[in-house]
Parts: sequence; structure tokens; C-alpha cells
Amino acid sequence: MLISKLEVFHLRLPLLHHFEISSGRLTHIDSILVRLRGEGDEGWGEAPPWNTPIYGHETAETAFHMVRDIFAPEVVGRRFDTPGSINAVLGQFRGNGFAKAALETAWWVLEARLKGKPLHETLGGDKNKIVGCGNSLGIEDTPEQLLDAVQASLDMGFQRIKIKVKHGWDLKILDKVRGRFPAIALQVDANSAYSLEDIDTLRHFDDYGLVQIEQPLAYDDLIDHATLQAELKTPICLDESIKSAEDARKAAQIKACRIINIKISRVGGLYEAIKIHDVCASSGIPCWVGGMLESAIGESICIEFASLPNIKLPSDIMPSCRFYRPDITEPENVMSRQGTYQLSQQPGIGHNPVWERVESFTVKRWESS
Ligand code: OSB
Ligand code: MG
Repeated sequence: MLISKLEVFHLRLPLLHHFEISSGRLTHIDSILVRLRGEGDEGWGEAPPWNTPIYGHETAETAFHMVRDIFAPEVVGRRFDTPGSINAVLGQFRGNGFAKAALETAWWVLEARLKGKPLHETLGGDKNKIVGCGNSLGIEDTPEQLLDAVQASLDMGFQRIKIKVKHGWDLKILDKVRGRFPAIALQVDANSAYSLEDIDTLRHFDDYGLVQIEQPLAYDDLIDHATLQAELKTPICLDESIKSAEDARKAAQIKACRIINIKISRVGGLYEAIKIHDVCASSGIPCWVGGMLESAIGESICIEFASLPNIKLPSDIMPSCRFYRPDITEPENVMSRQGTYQLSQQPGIGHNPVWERVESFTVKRWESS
């Protein structure tokens, strides 16, 4: 399609409850939305890099700059008829996966709408897939608060529980959670809190029947993870370390993990996400879809992507009510009591932004002329 206009929005969305990972606590989410217009329709994309680089290297400010000053001049007024064509243009530039993903996901949604198809069909997903989800629970001030959050998540229907861990909030917390919930599907995410010097602690994670241990070691490491995986019974899942299909190939080759979490924002969009999915499928590595506390725009793109066949484990895809009141779309994202989502029945993602809400959360906006 011919892209006639690009708009970029920096939204600051207040969280209903803070979310803490090993590298810091968030009270609101800074997210980048892109609206692409072409051929009489529009598509919205999203990626939330936040306002400080405590997960990846980017911030909402850097992503806004990349979209406005670097990508928009290459995209507006040009035709992109295949995902490869838009990715070839974005691929001239290094890194900046979140900025690329905000724009690239908008291209896919516009493409699906123009073809009159739901996004999952355009992505090559399975229209009968039941997308299952788990909750991700941040570090709290007290263990009791976390135990209450686990119970509330199970009551909502989430299929598994993921607990953020760090030094001082790991084995003792797992004792308490396993003590109270002996049979639930449970996993941990360290967001790179440990090193191989912590091998004694890391070995003890094997005692809790965890489905997986996500990103225990450095955010840019593969080699130490391979050393650790050889020492542990529990599968390691890589998140931060996998930014491309090439990373996934190398991780598989050296056995750095047995599971991969695919985050569309981290990897620069849906085209690379599909490539990672395919590399993992042919290497026998099951995947699931990770999130970054997206609004319902980003979450519904994640739902559509989760229809691919090698997404085999419950994903971190959150209903609107988990983090936001209100969320920015109609309808909002609603999860069933079984912890599942329906795929879109409409062209695109079936969730449309409500303009007044987008406007009320926007701190900065730019549009091409
Ligand atoms: O590492 O998966 C992560 C949230 C913020 C930062 C990093 C991560 C997370 C999550 C997923 O655990 C939360 C979500 O999808 O809403
Ligand atoms: Mg993670």
C-alpha cells in the first residue's frame, strides 16, 4: 500500500498498581503509538519502551525521535506491498527495536484491514488457536501482598503464575508461594539479576518444580546461559538476550535455553518475530509471547501473533483491567475465566482506539505533512 501519512504519539499511561522488576519499579508506562494512513484506511501500532532504559536500551523519547526523524522520511509517500519491503527500509538502521516495532506493527494492521482479514490470518496463524495466558507478578513490599496477588490471579483464570525475582526476593518467596500453592504452574523471571557467581542460589531454583527460569543472567549474554542450562534441570527461557532470528539460531546451537519468550517490541516487529518463531519451531524450542504492559492496542497485536503454531506455552498477555482503567480501546481486552482470548473476528485487531482517551494520555505528538 501507499503510505500517505504517519503520526506518532507518546502516551503516558498510569498503572493501577506499580510493577517492579529486578532493575526498577514502574508507576506508569511510556508507550509509543504509530498511526499509518494509506488507501483510505488506517492502522495503529504500539511499542512501550518506558521512560528509562531499565529493560532495553531505548526510551519513549528515543523511539519517538527515531520514528519522526529517521523512519518517517523513508516511509511517508512510499509504497510497501510486502512485510519484507517495509522491513528492508527499517533494517538499514541498527537496533531501536521498539521504535521499529511501533511503526512495523501499524503497517501489518493496516495491511490486514485493507485485505479485509483479521491480523492472525495475515500473519499465517491458526484461526482455531486458543490463546492461553498467565499473569506476571512484580516484586512487592511484603510476601503477603504477593500471595494475595497470586490468589487473585488464579481467581481471574490465569493459567500460570510468573514471579519476578531478585537477590533477597527469590528462594524465600518461592518457599512461601509453593507452600501455599503446591500444584500451580509457576515460573520465575530474574530480568538479569544474577551471574554465574550465584550458582548456588540458581541451583536451588530446581527445587520448586518451575516451568521455566526466565533470563537469569546478563541481558546480552548467551554463553553463560549455556553454561548454566547444562547445570540446571529447569528449562531456561531467554527474553532480553534474543533480539533477532540470528540470536535464536545461536542460542539453539549452543543450548543456551530450552524456551524462548518472543516480545514483538524487543525484536523490532512482527516480521522478525515470525522469523524467530520459525527458527525455534525447527530447533524444537517452544515459544510464548511476552509483553511490556502494552495498552490494548499492543496486547491485541500480541493475541493475534500468539495464534502461530509454535506458541505453545501460556503468554504474558494481559486483559485491560490488569493494568489500566480505562484502557484506550473499545472494546477493551477481555480474558475469559479460563485464561484465554478470542482471536479477532474483524479485519485487523478488532480493537479501535477511542480518540478522547488517546488524547488524554498523550504527552507528545507529531504528524507528517
Ligand atoms: O521481562 O517479561 C519481562 C514486564 C515489564 C518488563 C519486563 C517484563 C515484564 C513482564 C510481562 O513480565 C508483563 C506483561 O506482559 O504485562
Ligand atoms: Mg522477561
